[in-house]
Amino acid sequence: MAGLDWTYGVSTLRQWESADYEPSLPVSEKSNPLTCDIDRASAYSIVKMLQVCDSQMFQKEAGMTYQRLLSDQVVKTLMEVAKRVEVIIKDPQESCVVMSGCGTSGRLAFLISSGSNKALSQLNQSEVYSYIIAGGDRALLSSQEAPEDDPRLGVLSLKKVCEGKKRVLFIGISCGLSAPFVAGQLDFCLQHPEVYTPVLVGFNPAHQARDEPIQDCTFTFHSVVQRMQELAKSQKAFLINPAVGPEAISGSSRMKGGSATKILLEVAFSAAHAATSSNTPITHNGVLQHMMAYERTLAVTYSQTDGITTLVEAAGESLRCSRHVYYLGWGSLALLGLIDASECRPTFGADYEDVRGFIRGGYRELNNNDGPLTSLGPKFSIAHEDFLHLILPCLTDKDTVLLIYTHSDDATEVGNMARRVREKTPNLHAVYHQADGDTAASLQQDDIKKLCLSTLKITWPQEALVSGTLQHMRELSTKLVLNAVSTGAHVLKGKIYQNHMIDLQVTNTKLYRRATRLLQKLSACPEEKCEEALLKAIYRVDMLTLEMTSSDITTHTCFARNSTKVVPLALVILLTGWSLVEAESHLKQQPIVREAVAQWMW
Ligand code: S6P
Repeated sequence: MAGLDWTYGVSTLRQWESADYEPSLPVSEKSNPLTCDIDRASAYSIVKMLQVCDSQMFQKEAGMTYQRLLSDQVVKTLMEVAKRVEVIIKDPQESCVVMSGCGTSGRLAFLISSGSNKALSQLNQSEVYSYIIAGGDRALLSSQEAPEDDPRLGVLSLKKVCEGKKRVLFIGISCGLSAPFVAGQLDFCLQHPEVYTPVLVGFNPAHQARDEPIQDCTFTFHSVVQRMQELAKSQKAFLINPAVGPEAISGSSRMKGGSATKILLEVAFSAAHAATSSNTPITHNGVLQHMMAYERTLAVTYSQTDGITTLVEAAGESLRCSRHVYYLGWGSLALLGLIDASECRPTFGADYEDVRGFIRGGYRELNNNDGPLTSLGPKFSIAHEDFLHLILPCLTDKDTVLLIYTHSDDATEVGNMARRVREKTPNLHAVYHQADGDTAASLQQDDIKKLCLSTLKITWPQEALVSGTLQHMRELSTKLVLNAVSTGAHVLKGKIYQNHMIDLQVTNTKLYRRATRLLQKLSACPEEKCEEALLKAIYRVDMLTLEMTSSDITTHTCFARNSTKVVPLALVILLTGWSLVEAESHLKQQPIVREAVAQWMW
C-alpha cells in the first residue's frame, strides 16, 4: 500500500473479506465499501478511490479464505501454465494456446493474444496464440452480452479455432466464474483430455462459482470448477482464481478483473517466452518479480493523480452537456481506447457516440480474426481517417479529445493530428508515455504539448526498458487512466447511485440477476416483487400476462435488448407504486436517475 497519501484504515480496505460482508454475493459482485459514496465525490476523490481500489489487487493474503494475486499457490500455478506454454511454443504446428471470454474478458483475450504473438515474432518464433470472444469480432468493439449465456456457441467456436491441433492449452476467462459460454468450453475440454488442457482464470474463490442451471446442460459453472479442482491435483487442469476485491462500480469487472487478467496471463506468457528464447528458467522468484513490476505500474500511473483528474473533469463536462469524448490512439494503446469506449454502453447504458475510440491504421493495425468490420455500421469505423471525415467537421469545444501515444510513435503524425483537432477545439489533451531520460523525444513533444490543454506525461524508468516489459506496463497504465476517465465521467454525469450502476442493461442472465438484486437492495422490497417490477419495465406493461411470467430468463433478456431505462423504471414503480406511464414521465423529466429516485431514497 506504499505511496498512498489517501489513507484508509486496514479494516476498511479489508472489510469486504469479512465473512458477514454481503455474504450471499461472490467477491466479483460485492459492492466495495471504499466507493460507497463515489456518486457524490469530486473528480479528484473519484480518482483517489479508484487508486485505492486498484491497490487492493496487490494486497497480501490474510487468512485462508482468499487467495490473492501474489499468493504462493497463484505463482506456482502460473509457473506450471508457463511451462505448458513453453512446450506449445516449441511445437507450433500441432499445438496452440486459445484464450476465450465474454465482453471485456474476450477483449482482453484478443489484446493479450495479439501482443503475445507479436512478442513471439520478434523472437523469430511462430505465433501460437489465438482468441475467442463471445459474439465474434463485432463484440470487440460493441456490446454483445447475450452470447455469454450460450455454452454451445462457446464449444462451436472452440472447435473451429482448434481444428487440426493435437494439443491445446485452453484458457477460459470469466472474472465472475459465471459465463455459460466459457463453462461450455471448459466442459468440452474436460471431455477431451487427450487434446485439451483447461485453464480457468477468474477472480472468485471456487466455491463462489455460479451454480445456476444452464439451459439444456447437465453442468453448471460450479460443477465444472469442481471437476477442474479434482484434475488440478494431477495438473491436468489449472485454476488461477485469486480475489482482487470488489470492483469500484459493483460488478464492473472490466476494471480490476480486466487488469488482473492482463497481469496474470502476460506474466505466464512472458516467462514462457524467456524460457524458449534465452533458456531463462521459469522460477518462482522470476514470476513474483514480474507481478510486482505491475504493482509499480499502479504507483507510476497514480502518481499523476492531478493529471488524471483533469481528464476526468473534462470528459465529465462533455458528457454532462451531452457531448462526446474521443480517444485517438497509436499502436496497442489505441486498442485500449477502443476497448474502454466499447464498454461504456453495457456499463453505463451510454450511446456508442458518447465515448469513442480510434486507432491509427484502423483494421490493419487491429489485425483481428474477421478483418475489417466497417460494413457493420458507423460504430465500426475506427481509423483516424474515419475520425477526420466523420467526427472532426462537427467537433465543438464541448467535446473532449485525448491523444494517446508513446515516444516511439511518429511525433510528426501526432503533431499533425493535434493541429487538425486544435483548429476545431481547444479541449485537446494528451496521454503520453516516455522513457526516462528520453530528451530527443521531449523536444518534439514540446510542440504537441503547446497544442494541448493538458498533458498527462507518464515516465517509465530505464529498468522497464531493459526487462522488456515496457509495452505491458504502458498498456496497463493506459487502461487504468482510461477506465478512470470513462468511469469518472459517467459518475459525474450522475449515472451511478452509491456505487451501483442503476441504468444497467438487462441483456443476459448475470445482468438480470444483478438487476433484481439491486432493486431489492434499493427498494427493500422482497425478491418476488422486484422481479415483477423488472418484468413490467421490460415488457412495458402494468399487468403482466401469464405468457410473460411463465417465460424463461432468456426470453426476458432478449426482449430487454430493445427496452431502455428498465431498472430505473422498475425502481420508480417499486418506490412509488405509480403506473408505468407515470414512472416513465417522471424519468423523462429527470433523466439523471440518481436524482430521479433521490427523494424516496433518503
Ligand atoms: C464487465 C463487462 C462485461 C463482462 C462480461 C464477462 O464490466 O461489462 O461485458 O466482461 O459479462 O464477464 P465475466 O465475469 O465472464 O468475465
